[in-house]
Amino acid sequence: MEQKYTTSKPSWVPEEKNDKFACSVMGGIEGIKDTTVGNINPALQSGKMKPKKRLVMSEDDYVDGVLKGDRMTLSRAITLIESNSPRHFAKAQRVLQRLLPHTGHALRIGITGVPGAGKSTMIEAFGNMLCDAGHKVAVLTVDPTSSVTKGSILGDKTRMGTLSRRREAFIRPSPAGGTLGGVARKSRETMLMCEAAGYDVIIIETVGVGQSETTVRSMVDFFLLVVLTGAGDELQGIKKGIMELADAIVVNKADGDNLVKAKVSRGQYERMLEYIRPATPGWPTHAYMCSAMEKTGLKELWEVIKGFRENTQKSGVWNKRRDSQLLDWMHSMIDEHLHNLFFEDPVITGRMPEVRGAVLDGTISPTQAVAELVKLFDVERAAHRQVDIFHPEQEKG
Ligand SMILES: Nc1nc2c(ncn2[C@@H]2O[C@H](COP(=O)(O)OP(=O)(O)OP(=O)(O)O)[C@@H](O)[C@H]2O)c(=O)[nH]1
Ligand SMILES: [Mg+2]
Repeated sequence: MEQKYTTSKPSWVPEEKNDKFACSVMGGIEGIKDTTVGNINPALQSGKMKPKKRLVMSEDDYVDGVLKGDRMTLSRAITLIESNSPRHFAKAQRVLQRLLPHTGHALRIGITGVPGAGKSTMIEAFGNMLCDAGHKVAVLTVDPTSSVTKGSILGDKTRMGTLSRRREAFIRPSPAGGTLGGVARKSRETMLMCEAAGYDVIIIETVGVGQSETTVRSMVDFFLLVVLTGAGDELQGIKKGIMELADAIVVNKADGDNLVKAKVSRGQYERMLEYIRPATPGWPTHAYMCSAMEKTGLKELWEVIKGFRENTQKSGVWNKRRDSQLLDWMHSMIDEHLHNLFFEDPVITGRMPEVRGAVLDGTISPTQAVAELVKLFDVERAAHRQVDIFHPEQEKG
């Protein structure tokens, strides 16, 4: 039976308008049946224009593009590395595997310091100086809090404005969110990608809070601590732990009225360093001065870093450190991977609430709880699950 739409309102609308019924039906537009269609670009609707499709890049595309130093491909390869999807993970690892023979030649520099110490300003000035001297510089940041403080990334991009516009430089902010372990893996792999793309100086900035400076120390050759001028009291606030990681300390903002204070601070740091074991065997850590704003002291700093490379390469400490960094990295990934496999195991998660309850009410000791849970943890089951992570397209037997 042919249906006729003779009324302009649905049957459930009361005949008489009253103020309890707040709904009304608008009149339609002639010729357009579906209002959503009206929002589409007419060129698309008529078929004259095809929607832009993001090309899926093959493994070869990634490898060739990165090796050619193509920045767009490098960016996309890093995005692949940063992806949390198992399918991307497997592809990223295959790309990385093929790029590995082209990595390792760069000088890796870590820079830490309290917020506002001038790290980004210094990297901008330092990076420009190195580019002028013919280097290719990649700047990465490791900031496990960046998912919370997204603003600082935007700030960095503008603070490194002139550097980010140079062809010889590549700036990539920290991958957002995730555990420090996850961020560290992604940053390391990003660093390797940059090396394969021909960057010969890699600078990694991190804020001097929490564990991130230890993480960055574990991926670089040379570690620089940027500090500000300050009286004795403030010096006490600098954690001895951070000073123990540094291959050089630089007092920044040594300019204008601050210059005299900077000299005093440098002396104080020098004296403190006498009591601290150097971070790198055979390389005494010293304190220096610079002004990132006035671009003074940066050439001297570069000479120090080059001196460090020469010294440690001659003594063998350079290679020894890189080897132990690789193995430490592997070990920490094993830790994290096993940890995740355990805590995400369905049998473990199912049993966990009861075991926790038993520990809390004193029925079993934490040691017994661990023994029980580990016994429940079936390695074969876990191995089966991990196929999803490492080889998602592989048939599961
Ligand atoms: N006078 C003077 N000011 C500087 C110098 N270097 C940096 N500044 C200023 O200090 C402020 C902080 O500088 P940033 O480079 O953003 O510091 P940061 O260490 O990267 O800070 P976070 O990224 O927040 O940890 C900015 O206002 C800079 O202009 C310097 O050498 N002299
Ligand atoms: Mg910064």
